[in-house]
Amino acid sequence: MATAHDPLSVIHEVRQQQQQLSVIQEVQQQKEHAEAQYYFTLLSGHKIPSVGLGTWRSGSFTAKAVFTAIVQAGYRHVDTAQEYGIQEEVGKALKAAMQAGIKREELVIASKLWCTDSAPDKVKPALLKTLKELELEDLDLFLIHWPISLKNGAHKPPEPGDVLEFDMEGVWKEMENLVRDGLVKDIGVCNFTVKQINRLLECAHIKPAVCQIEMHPGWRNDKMLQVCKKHGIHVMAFSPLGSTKRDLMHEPVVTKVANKLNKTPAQVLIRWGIQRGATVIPKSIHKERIIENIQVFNWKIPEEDFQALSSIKDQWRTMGGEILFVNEKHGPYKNATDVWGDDE
Ligand code: NDP
Ligand code: 1BO
Repeated sequence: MATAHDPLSVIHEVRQQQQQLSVIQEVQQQKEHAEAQYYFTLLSGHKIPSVGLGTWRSGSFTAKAVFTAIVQAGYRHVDTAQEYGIQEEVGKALKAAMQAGIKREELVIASKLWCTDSAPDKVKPALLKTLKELELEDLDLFLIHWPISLKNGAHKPPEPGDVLEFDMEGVWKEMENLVRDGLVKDIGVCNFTVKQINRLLECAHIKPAVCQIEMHPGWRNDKMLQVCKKHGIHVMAFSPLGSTKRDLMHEPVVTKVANKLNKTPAQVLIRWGIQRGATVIPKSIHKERIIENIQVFNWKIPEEDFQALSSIKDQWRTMGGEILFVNEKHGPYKNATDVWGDDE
């Protein structure tokens, strides 16, 4: 038998140390891998988590959902908007999370400028209202919600006379001033088309850091993803689960991949968005789902399955703008094409 001093024992000890070292290295690698996947870096250099909590239509469950997401599930990014009418609930949850020990600087809070505030003189007042409702001193990300400007008190959906000319350059200049004033860290847009992004890039002094668009395997939005990547604009994928309009979770290819990887369909859909380089913002008001939706790290969708998910033929937006803007009888937006134009 080997003793403490014989050569066999020395070899054994060295092997043990090597094994321990490789376990430490592996753990370290996994940690770096997880951290690298969990955050993306914006043009400004600020980091943004790859998963955030969506809050549209979370209603009276908002505060509980946001608190659960941050404190129990580990989310560090929340997406909200003035138009959702729940910012005070989000604010209460943020305050409670910070009282529970989460630091403000750990959180990335995003909100949006609604169409009735999409005029140069209304941008700063709208942001200040949002900050007040959220009980925050500054915002991490402020997005133009739609490239549409509406009159105060516009009908829902708008009627003729309610829609104003959208002064993209003037509104963006005021968004840039919010960054210069230290009220907002990053600015961006939502629901812009390729043409609109290109137009914005021509007049912007601060490039949009983020473009929030609908993106999931049922609406890949390839052209927008491509143009954003080309300009270093980070894509944030909304309605990643198909929202309430499309049952992507029962799409055969999604369930097949989920079963194969032993993950849920929702996790596969969220992971698909991350693997395309986007931040993904699933909404849920249920604790189990909120937790489930962020268990998307330290595993990957293999290339062949990723390609299969990226090949769904039936491509259409769930957010055609119908519920918000389309007034079939009187216009001015009589259908989704009027909202989006002929561009993607
Ligand atoms: P999602 O694709 O996130 O789907 C939400 C729906 O999926 C809800 O019905 C939710 O139900 C359900 N759900 C969530 N998790 C699971 C799960 N694990 N298993 C089964 N069902 C689940 O849709 P949204 O349209 O809400 O998009 C997400 C967010 O993106 C919005 O909340 C909003 O913040 C943002 N957004 C931005 C837009 C923009 O114009 N900029 C437009 C649309 C969305 P339940 O809550 O009951 O769990
Ligand atoms: C109410 C606007 C649609 C979701 O962002």
